[in-house]
Amino acid sequence: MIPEIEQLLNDQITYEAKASAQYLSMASWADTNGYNGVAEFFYMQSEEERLHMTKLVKFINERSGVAIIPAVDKPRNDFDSLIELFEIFLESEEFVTAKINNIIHECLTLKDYNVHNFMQWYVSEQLEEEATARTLLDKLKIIGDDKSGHYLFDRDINTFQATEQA
Ligand code: OFO
Repeated sequence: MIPEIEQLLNDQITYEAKASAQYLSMASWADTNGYNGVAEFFYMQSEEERLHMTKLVKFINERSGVAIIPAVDKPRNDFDSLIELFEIFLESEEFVTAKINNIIHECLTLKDYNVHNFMQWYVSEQLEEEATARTLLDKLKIIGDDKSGHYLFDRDINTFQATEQA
């Protein structure tokens, strides 16, 4: 494996691990603030990010590289509101997308078409996750400070998910 690409993939492991830890922390916050649907949503997102990380670990090792498992900083675990939670979610997904795009760019520059091909899965995944984050944030902006709106959002969030991905 081209060393520069191996380094970028290892960096990506760290970003996926950070996203997983951040979403777990957001799930936990939601759990303790009465938003059980939102908690369930972020528990699932956290699991997904962990799977994205593991997929990279296996890929690097299968290609005779060495995957490095990173230490992850303590994620933020206090939030002002539901809307802030989803702003952080969208920012995090946009950050990860930018990093994935950078890997794609480097793969093309260094002519690593194998890794380029592998990374296409991440490109599609990011498109889907960013769209979900934007849709949910838009709904919350419409709801504003309305408490009954928050109640319904929490009750229905995992239905939106299922519907949007269907
Ligand atoms: Fe790893 O899929 Fe989003 O961040």
